Amino acid sequence: MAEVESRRDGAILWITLNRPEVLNALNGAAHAALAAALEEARDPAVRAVVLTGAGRGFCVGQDLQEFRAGAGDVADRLREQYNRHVLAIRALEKPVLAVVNGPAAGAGLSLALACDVRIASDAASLVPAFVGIGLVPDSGGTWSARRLLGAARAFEWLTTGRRLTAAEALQWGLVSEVVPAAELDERAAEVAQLFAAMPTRAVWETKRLLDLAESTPFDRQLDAEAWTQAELVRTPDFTEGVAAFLEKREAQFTGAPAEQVHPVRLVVHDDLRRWRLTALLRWLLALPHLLLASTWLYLALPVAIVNWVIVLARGRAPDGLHAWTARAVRYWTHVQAYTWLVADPFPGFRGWYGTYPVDLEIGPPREQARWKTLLRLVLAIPAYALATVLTTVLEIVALIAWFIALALGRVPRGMRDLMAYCLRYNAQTYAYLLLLTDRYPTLASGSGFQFEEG
Ligand code: LHQ
Repeated sequence: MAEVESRRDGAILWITLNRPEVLNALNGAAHAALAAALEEARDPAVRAVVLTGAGRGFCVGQDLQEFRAGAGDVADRLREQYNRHVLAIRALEKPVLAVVNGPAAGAGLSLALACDVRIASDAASLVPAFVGIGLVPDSGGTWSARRLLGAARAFEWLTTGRRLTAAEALQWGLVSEVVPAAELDERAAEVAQLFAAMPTRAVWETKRLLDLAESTPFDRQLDAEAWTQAELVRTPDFTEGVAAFLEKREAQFTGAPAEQVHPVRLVVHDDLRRWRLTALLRWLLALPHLLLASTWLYLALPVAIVNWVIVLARGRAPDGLHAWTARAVRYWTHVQAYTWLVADPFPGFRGWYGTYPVDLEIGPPREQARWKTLLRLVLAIPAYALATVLTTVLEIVALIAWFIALALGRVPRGMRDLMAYCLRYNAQTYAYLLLLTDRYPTLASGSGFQFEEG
């Protein structure tokens, strides 16, 4: 019989650890099977995952029988097995419920704590166990316990290794409910059903944001929430949720993802008016900005090389490098908009978002596909060639717009929009080249644009 069984029930994937004779202690085969089950859970058709144990135990962590001949390279074992599972659980874009049917001990406890929801039977117990064999809690045990309990209670519990009953775990807030053993499966199915019918993207983003909050300053977290919300309003579940509310009916969510928009967006709230005097002297006035913007962009090149190595290794740009490069591209956009009469006011020198009527919204760093990172320079060639053509278009249109601005004190909307279109494509090309995103620049006029009259 398989060490781990996985079974589908509609949109729910049940993963059952299946070594009941040893309370589902994990050996090599069980690890491989659990990794495969968690991989299966990534299927978008799965909208909730249940992790439980066969027999009278949930999971008691490492099969200590495997240690008879020595523990071997424990760090490697943790990295390749346990850490992989808990990271997979945290990265699953859907809720994971631990249905704790019996003892959860050692890394088995850490597995339960890494899940998003815990329901326990009255026969369950939570046992840190590690200290009993002279070890620290691993597989994320310290992180989860600290987060769920606070440092004082987590320390006391983890260092005494006290076996918590289900009732105590409920009191401590470690499990969300305790049900009689005989009713556990039925109740678990009910709760899983409830989660599987939720707007899955919103549930996932809540999970992601709560994890992010562990290491993020308040202002960055606010920004991440705003970005996420902007993405979620483009999901069919948001449309359905609002419609259902207004029609006073139950919403039917599907969990479908948001319509994809480009993470680099040009936001225009310009009133088309141009001051004739500054329009006349525009290129002269723009000179200091042009010098600074090109220096900044040149500096961004070596920074991008460092970033390239990091993104290749980690799959994601560090927050600091991303923010700095984003400002360079945004500043360049402000300056270009000023120079070519796409906007009128004299820009600031620092590239902050929200400081110019032709602005560039750049999403936070996200996972980037490694092959796209590796080949970025080559992949960017067609976009760069097109951006060069669009720059020429921009300059020609700007020259005509300049004469019109001098005569009428305003630029025609069509010209302004065409110039903004060129600017947006160019900004997306720089963002792509400098590793702000792995999304290719787009010619689609609807994506990555926002016009607000002002
Ligand atoms: C077991 C186990 C077990 C094998 C019960 N292995 N057979 C990973 C890798 C690298 C480095 C270090 O860290 C780790 C992570 C870890 O997980 S380390 C921590 C490993 N786990 C433990 O130390 C827990 C040990 N187990 C217990 O303390 C008790 O079994 C608890 C308190 C969980 C449950 O007690 P009871 O309900 O009284 O059950 P039991 O002790 O009678 O166990 C039932 C059977 O399961 C028994 O076998 P037997 O043949 O006598 O019926 C146990 O030997 C077996 N079993 N845990 N980890």
